[in-house]
Amino acid sequence: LGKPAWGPTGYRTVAEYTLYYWQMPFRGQFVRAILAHAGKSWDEPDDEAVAKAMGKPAAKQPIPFMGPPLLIDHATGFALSEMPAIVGYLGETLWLTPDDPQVRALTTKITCDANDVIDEMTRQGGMKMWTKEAWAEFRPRLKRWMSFWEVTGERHGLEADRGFILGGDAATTADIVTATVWFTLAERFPRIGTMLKRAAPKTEALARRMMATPALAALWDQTNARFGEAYCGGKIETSLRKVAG
Ligand SMILES: N[C@@H](CCC(=O)N[C@@H](CS)C(=O)NCC(=O)O)C(=O)O
Repeated sequence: LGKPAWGPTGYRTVAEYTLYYWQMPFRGQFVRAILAHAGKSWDEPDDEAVAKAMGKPAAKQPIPFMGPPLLIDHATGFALSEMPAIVGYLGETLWLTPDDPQVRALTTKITCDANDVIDEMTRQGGMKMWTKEAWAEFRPRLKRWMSFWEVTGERHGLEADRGFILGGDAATTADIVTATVWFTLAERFPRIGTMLKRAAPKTEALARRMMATPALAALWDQTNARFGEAYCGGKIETSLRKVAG
């Protein structure tokens, strides 16, 4: 290593993790948020290195993977791909997910829902572009996704100014995932922000509360400084901006 690393206190020379992800928020942001919340340091190879790792034969990859994120934990050399698997691993090893089978299953469920939401926002990674008609058809579905978080939170006692998505008295992995999916979308696409405030006000407030904590607020500043307005990049972002920006 020995390269500059993104860490909670700025640059460090030796990182605890390496995250391979494109230079944009999107799916990598969930991994960054967990690491930042836990006060961990990580470095991020550039897009060229990500593409190179992705293009290698499976036998030469640290773990066989199709697309990033890919995480390497330098304490053990363990490598892992698939965003919900990485979030699960970090949440458990960094003690951010309560040690209870039901809470762990619900955390995985919420993370997979978030992964589904961002796939749908990009029409499965830009397989098709957004049109006005497609967006109008999708809006009720997006509101329904939002309501899943609201109902889950309400069932666990979430209120606008207190509580957490799965209850308890401290933020867990599920809250970091919740904040990441909804705060990022709401910030990047104002019309989605307005929809969220109406469809899932307690979730929106939880996301803002989480993102106001020092570690996540610092990550957000870093994110804006590094990526500007970018969300998922490519033509799909341009088409999403036209319907939801
Ligand atoms: N199911 C995977 C999806 C990974 C994925 O689609 N990665 C995107 C970036 S968000 C990519 O660049 N994929 C390239 C490819 O699949 O060829 C996950 O949740 O991590």
